[in-house]
Amino acid sequence: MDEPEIDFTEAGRRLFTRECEFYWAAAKKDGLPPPRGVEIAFAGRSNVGKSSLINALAGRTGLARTSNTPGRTQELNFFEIAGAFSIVDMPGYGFAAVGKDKVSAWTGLIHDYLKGRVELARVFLLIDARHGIKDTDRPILDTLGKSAVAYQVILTKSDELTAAQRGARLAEVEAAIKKNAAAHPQIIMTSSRKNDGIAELRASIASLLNDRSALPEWATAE
Ligand SMILES: Nc1nc2c(ncn2[C@@H]2O[C@H](COP(=O)(O)OP(=O)(O)OP(=O)(O)O)[C@@H](O)[C@H]2O)c(=O)[nH]1
Ligand SMILES: [Mg+2]
Repeated sequence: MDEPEIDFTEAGRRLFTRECEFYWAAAKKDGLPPPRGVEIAFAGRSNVGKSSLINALAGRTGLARTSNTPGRTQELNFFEIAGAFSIVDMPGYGFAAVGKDKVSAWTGLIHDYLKGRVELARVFLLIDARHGIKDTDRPILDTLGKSAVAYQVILTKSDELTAAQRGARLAEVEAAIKKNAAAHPQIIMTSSRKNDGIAELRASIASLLNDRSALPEWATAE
């Protein structure tokens, strides 16, 4: 018998109506939490809007700490969502002003985690819609290309662009990642400020959890 079709938009909405809770910060690779199931990581340049996007998903303002100053998130911060999966807020890369030691420590941590974490089901790679993919994104794209984990590009701060600029950026980034086998073909345009693309992103998470047999029954029940 065919499986009934799942409404992932509704399932994604339901996931984020439940408890979202910070539970762990890791500054080193050997300081990662014991596994709690599926992890989804948010990576990207400093200041691209990772923490803000996590707050928008959760529908809360202060869950992940945000700031105007790049370098706000300094550890891997783990949040449990709905008792079903974890979101990992990562430090940003590409920001030099915090000092070389910190930058190399964060970079090491980011790359170690992305390469070696069994629980990691997907990386959302955030790219500022105003700027597109830059040279500073290359090292992480290389790491993601070599690791077994699939990534999905999420464009941020779409509220800063006109509709025409958004269309052009989407086409450009689509073309840039097309040949990369590890890249999810769907790119999501988001604005944490306007809540644009948030329902789509939640749906993408619900669909991923379903692929991993980790979507709770209550998320799809009648
Ligand atoms: N216009 C606009 N600004 C945004 C949006 N999302 C975040 N910002 C701003 O971008 C800045 C950085 O946001 P964060 O969420 O702290 O960025 P981050 O990627 O977590 O930064 P680090 O932790 O330092 O790597 C803040 O000033 C936010 O207000 C958005 O959707 N639109
Ligand atoms: Mg942050």
